[in-house]
Amino acid sequence: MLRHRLATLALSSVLVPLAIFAAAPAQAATAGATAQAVTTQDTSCAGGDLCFWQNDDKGGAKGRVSGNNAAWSWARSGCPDGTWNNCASSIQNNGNSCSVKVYDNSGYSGHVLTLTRGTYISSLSGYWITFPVDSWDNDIQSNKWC
Ligand SMILES: [Ca+2]
Ligand SMILES: [Ca+2]
Repeated sequence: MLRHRLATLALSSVLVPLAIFAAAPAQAATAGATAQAVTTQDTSCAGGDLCFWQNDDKGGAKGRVSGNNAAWSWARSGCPDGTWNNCASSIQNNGNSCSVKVYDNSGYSGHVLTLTRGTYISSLSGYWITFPVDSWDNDIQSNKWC
């Protein structure tokens, strides 16, 4: 009988430290970091370029040209026609020396909007081809310098 009690005591003296271990307060699970989507908006416009953006205020994708282009047919997802034709909503002439003309049709035809060197238009919807039904927003299709 005494022998049995000693054995029980010996066992409990082993179990007690284990129980203390298990009852130790848990560490804080995580540091609380949250993943955040980072979108880098390209609002730059290098010297010599005519830059344009899908949306107002240099929003959305940026396009750029440095020469004359009879059609802005380069593919661009998210544009009404799937190309840069009829897509630009803001535009900047950062050319090196002269004005640039943009046209509402391909082949330098149709109506003309002249952007003097250094001009930035944050919203082409404020520039009218035919007031008040047709603005320059989503209408440019070609460009020519000087
Ligand atoms: Ca647009
Ligand atoms: Ca057009």
